[in-house]
Amino acid sequence: MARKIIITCAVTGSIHTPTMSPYLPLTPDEIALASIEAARAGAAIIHLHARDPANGRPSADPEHFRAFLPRIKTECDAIVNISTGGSSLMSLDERLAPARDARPEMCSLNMGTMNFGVFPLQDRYKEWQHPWESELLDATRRVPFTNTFDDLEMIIEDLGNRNGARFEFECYDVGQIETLAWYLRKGLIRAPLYVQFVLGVLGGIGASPENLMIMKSTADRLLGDQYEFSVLGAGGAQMPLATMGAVMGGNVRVGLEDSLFIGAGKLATSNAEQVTRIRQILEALGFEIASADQARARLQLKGA
Ligand code: KMH
Ligand code: ZN
Repeated sequence: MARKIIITCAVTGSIHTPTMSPYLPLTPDEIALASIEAARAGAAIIHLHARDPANGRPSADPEHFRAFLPRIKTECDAIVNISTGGSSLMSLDERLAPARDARPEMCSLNMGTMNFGVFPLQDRYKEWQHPWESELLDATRRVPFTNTFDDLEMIIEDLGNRNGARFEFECYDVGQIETLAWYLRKGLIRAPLYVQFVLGVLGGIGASPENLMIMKSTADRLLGDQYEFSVLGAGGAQMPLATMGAVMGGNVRVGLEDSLFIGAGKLATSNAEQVTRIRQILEALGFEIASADQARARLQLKGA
């Protein structure tokens, strides 16, 4: 029987800005519609951030999440995965507020403190729709993303143990897989772990096939049969590395949070377009796509 691959779609994120693409979902209606369409195209998991509808700026205000979450829940059965990463400029409490409020079955968890450099994107644009866009990108030269050991343990306790969420453990380098394995050995987290290998963020491991093999062999050595992995290649690496990850036994993540493109220099016109593209590639290779309920069962989620 063909292996079923879980597709995650991260629909808006907090890296890309309104100037970069007219197709980036910003308003509650756009985020809801993008999520529902992505689910209909085959995404089992929808990874969510919110935006301030007034100007498209990344937001961690629970009210901004409440403006689209009910519609997504009503109109599709996808697994809702709420970011706890937010953006580097948000405080820890701000970042956690949406997941504390919505108590989803899944949350992201970035496995450590790191430089998270998105400032190179500034060079691609001459004019900005809003001054905050280039300021936000430039700030990533100076402001690291922080998740200390104390932060990680608090998030695991609060959202995991108290609220019953399971995590998309985002690992941006092999050292973060070591941290994950340490928590597994200490019994703070339990299998099956869902590990997102993130390649191509400046400050983390680069987006190359060799690096994906290193991430996978490290996780195999440290986590054994206690985990499933998924692959997120930032920017132009999205489709090639996701495909490679699937061939290596993993799952895939696409979406406009991680890449605005569908081909070289060609903007994706929707999240669903990227989901459809990876689905076609995977099905052409003989894989099947996991439904949301199949993913729920495999990842032992508490349910919608
Ligand atoms: N945009 C990804 C590279 C999070 O939301 O926790 C990182 C991300 C972080 O998804
Ligand atoms: Zn995210």
